[in-house]
Amino acid sequence: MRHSKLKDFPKDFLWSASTSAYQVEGAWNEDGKGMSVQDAKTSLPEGTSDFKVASDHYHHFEEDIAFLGEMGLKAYRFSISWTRIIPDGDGKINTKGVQFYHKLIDACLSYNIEPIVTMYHFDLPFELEKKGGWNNRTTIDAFLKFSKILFEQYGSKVKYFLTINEQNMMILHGAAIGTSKGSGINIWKELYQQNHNMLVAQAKAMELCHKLCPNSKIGPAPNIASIYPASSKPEDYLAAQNFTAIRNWLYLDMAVFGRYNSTAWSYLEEIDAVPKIEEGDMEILRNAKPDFIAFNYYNTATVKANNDAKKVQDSSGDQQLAVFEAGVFEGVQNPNLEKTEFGWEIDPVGFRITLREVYDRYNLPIIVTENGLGAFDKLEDGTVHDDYRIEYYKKHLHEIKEAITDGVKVFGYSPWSAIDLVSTHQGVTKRYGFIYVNRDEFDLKDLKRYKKDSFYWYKKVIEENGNNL
Ligand code: BGP
Repeated sequence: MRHSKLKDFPKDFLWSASTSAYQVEGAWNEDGKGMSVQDAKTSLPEGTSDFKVASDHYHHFEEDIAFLGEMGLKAYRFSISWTRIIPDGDGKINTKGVQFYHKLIDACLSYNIEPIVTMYHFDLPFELEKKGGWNNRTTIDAFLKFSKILFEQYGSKVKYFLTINEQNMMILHGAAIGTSKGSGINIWKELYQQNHNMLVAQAKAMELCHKLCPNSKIGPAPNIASIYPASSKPEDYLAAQNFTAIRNWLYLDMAVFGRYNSTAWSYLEEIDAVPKIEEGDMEILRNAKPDFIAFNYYNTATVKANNDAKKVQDSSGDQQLAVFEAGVFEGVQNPNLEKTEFGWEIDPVGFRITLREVYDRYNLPIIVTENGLGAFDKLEDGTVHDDYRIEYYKKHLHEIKEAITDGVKVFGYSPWSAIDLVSTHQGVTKRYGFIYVNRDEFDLKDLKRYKKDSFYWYKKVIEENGNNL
């Protein structure tokens, strides 16, 4: 639909930016913090840094939040490291960790920045992983214990909680991200059991939040992307339906309606990965209701039919690139789209399509909690001329305006990332931030911060409430 006039962003639109604890904080073993699965990784892709120092935000947070204040952010999305709060995942509380996030939240509030807290972003406590991780239902209780601490400690200051970051990517691409990759002959049986347990944990956490923090709102934060059929062949359309049911709706349907969609369920039956559902689980899932939907969007995917009978598939492929499931769908390149330097397709119009699809299906307000461009930024004369990133953001923000005019309720935009940090599996050189952090893959240099051109651009966008993109 071509609109003759686009609607404005809402007056109280949350102009935000995002990070996650393990990718930005560093201080991996300081002040009582325990090890997470990310700290415990024994092998990293060749040539990429580990997460021990990252952007050293733990020691630079005051300076970093001052930068975000200067940029004019209305909100800042960060995650809380579970092992800073409970070092072994379900035992004693680490007071210094609890204090750190009080200081971080207070720093945000002092600049009128609304903290948006992700409760769990890929960094399961390693001690829990050793006991079976999400295969073990006691991890559900451990997550609840951790959630209760967060709600009691921060609930009076935090209006927006996000439960679990990209649970769908943890299941489909766990080996690449460094979460669980499953084991045994049928890794999918194990991974979809973990998935079910995580969904139950999420539902319980949403209920608890509503009980303990009447003034806070909570929602899930998967990675959602519309899926195109490669052609008008009906078989390709079916493949696209398959993939969208498995990749997108499985997660959001469970969070919002508490039900497995029928296509995803028949897929689980087909690959012998139906999870064991305990008595009471479905009721818990049905009763828990999110207040909004948060989702991360990088790009759409395009698929064609695949009728291969063999099912060979692991979870080590890149989260935006590896799209294949024998007999179900097969990813193809979309010839209509450009790509980033890292091969991710760029699809702003697909962003509008995704926003419309999510809103039509769930009818809940939406906040976009990640979207951004990873690039090999170069520091020159104390800045980075990242016009390519500005272009990317302009186009995506334009499509949010189109979606808002279409009637989609979007209340915030939190691009990835606020400052440079370590990518999930492509190191420090894949940069996303508005602020450059002076370090290389293995040379920590001085970790000094430099404002990129996109910093000044986003500041102006926020000042003008997105009126002159
Ligand atoms: C999402 C994750 C983030 C982030 C981003 C970019 O999947 O939620 O943690 O890192 O993607 O991905 P990458 O770091 O692999 O470039």
